[in-house]
Amino acid sequence: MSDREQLPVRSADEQIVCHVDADCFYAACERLREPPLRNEPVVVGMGYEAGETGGAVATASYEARAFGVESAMAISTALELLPRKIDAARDPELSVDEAGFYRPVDMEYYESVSDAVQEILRTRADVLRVVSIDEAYLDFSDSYSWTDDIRAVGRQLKSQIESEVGITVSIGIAPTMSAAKVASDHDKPDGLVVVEPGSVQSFFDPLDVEAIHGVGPVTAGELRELGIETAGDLAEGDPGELADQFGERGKRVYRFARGEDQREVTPRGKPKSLSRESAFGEPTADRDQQREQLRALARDVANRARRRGVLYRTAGIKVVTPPFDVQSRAKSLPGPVEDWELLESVALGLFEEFEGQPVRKLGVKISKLAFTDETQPTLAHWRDDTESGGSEELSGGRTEADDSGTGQRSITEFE
Ligand code: TTP
Ligand code: MG
Repeated sequence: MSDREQLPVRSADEQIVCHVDADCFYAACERLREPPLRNEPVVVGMGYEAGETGGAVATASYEARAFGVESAMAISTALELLPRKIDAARDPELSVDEAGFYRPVDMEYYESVSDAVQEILRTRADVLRVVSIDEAYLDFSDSYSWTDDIRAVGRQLKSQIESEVGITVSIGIAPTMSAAKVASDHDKPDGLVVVEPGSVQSFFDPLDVEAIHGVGPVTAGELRELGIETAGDLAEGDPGELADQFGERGKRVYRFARGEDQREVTPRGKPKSLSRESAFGEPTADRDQQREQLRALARDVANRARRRGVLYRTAGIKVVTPPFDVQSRAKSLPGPVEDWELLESVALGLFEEFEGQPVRKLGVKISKLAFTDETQPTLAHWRDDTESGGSEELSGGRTEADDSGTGQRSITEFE
């Protein structure tokens, strides 16, 4: 049977990439457990107590940034720009209104907040790639299309994080990873910027060259010396010259500035499950339509499993009935298989009890995955071999590709 071969493979320009980055993350966490800090200038860092020397600012709330305080700044400089409230209250020469709250870094707590955000993200996208404690890419391509109201999807994700975790994030949604990253930063804090396919170049053109993913202050300075001020200038630059001066990185930022980025969002580590879901325009009770949808989803999931060299031991379905009742059923298979016909028939069998009921959304999922030896070349796909970004430009001891403790972050779980 060659059915599988005929299933369409998505083209890169249909990707819907969502980049989520929390606003002043450590400060937002401090506010979460200490609500009186809301709307106040808050600096998170080390070394601000009397008698301490050294230390740097990890982050500052936007109110503290208004005083000039920023990440990676020496804490002594921050204290000059924004004294501590506690000191200002005692010193007649200082104004309490022009002072802020300082809190020490508490990674364990920030990681727990980060986990809570990731839990939500994991249920919202088929593929999730966590790049740092407060930043992740989601691939929405299998769940939505560009004809959907993508802005509403972003808005809903933001409000879910706000109501369930209590912090604000900024979101960028675009057809490429680099555009989504820039978009999330474009209207911070509390931003939501959607860049539709076809408008990536016009979105980039007027931006300062430093906005491009991978261009930090040092590179930006060097580019400006060459007369390259905006992303548009960079896009029109001479790629050969850029490569000579900046090597591989020059080529990459040139491509990014032109809106070119072939990368797909790939999770780290191996996935625990693969799933695909799809909503009907209107809830439908039409059996044929329901069964056809389920078949298409099963084939799509099987196709992806095959492309990624994955065998599966459990097959499941998810059925959302109006108003929003989510139900799932799963069944063990005889052993690890790679068999689209079996997946299709098991999915249809599990669906029998719901047939004829009005259904809003259907999903198919495979889990208990196995990775065979032959799949090794494909597994490179799951690893971080494409991460780009000017990690040399990042400060504060972090790197863009910080892999710490993230593990597998993919997949819509619907058990
Ligand atoms: P960022 O996302 O770069 O910064 P942010 O979340 O504080 O602010 P925003 O995204 O609104 O601009 O980094 C996330 C966290 O990483 C940040 O809260 C603190 C930490 N961090 C450091 O410890 N040192 C640094 O130099 C930077 C940039 C961040
Ligand atoms: Mg952030």
